[in-house]
Amino acid sequence: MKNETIVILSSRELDKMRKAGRLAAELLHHLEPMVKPGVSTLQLNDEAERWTQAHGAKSAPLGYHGFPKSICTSVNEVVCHGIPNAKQILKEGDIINIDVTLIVDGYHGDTSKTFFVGTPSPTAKKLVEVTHECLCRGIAEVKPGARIGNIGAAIQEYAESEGFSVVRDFVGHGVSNIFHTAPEIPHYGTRGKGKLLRAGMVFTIEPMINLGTWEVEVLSDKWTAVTRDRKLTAQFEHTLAVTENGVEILTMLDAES
Ligand code: EYF
Ligand code: CO
Repeated sequence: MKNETIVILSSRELDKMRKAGRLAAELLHHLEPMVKPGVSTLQLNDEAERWTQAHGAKSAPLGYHGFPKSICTSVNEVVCHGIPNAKQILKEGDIINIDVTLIVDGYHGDTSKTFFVGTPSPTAKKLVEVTHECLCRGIAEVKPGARIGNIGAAIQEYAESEGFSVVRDFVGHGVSNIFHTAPEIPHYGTRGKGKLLRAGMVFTIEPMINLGTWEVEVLSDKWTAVTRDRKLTAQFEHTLAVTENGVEILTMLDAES
């Protein structure tokens, strides 16, 4: 991440981030019923793009560093940046992370969830539940005066206590009118280390939690990151604003809170 300056958003900018975050959350909610055996990841992508345009927004991933599609669809051992594909048909027992980022009035809402395709195995269910709890525990650390390291420490302590591992190669990130900016938010680390959080900072927390090794590889397509041991992985992501009192989740729908 080149830009080291952490921006403090004005209340006008925060309002724009709220709109972008809400629309991104609504898109994930819209796609959820499509996650069924027999559906291709390209169908998910195409519906996401259609819905996004119909709502007057733009898909941030499309063309970003040359990325070829509008959303990331990461199935089973794919850690992140899976490319939607007509040949990839979801099957019973798969897990799929859908990662969406929308640009609304110039500002970004970035969120992802891991969904079950049909009924998950007990192992997949446990991994996905622990990963969601990792995100919740990371968010619970966010308040003015806390250190960025507290977030990763909370995530790593819980993931490892459940026998899982935390991906190191991809981190949460500042997000505003720029998709990826400072600060980086590692999902592992040490309490008391890292920069201080201040009200008005906005960033994502997006832990990727693996069943086996934390190590990842990028496939020859240069985008798709997979677990080195090809075991399952899961991820959840929210965009968050640090407030005077704590944290506001910008990508959560009212019904989820
Ligand atoms: C430069 C991409 C670039 N990168 C990040 C580009 O933060 C994200 N999701 O929460 C996020 C989403 C996408 C993304 C979608 C496309 N890209 C991918 C892989 C490598 C890379 O290197
Ligand atoms: Co992100």
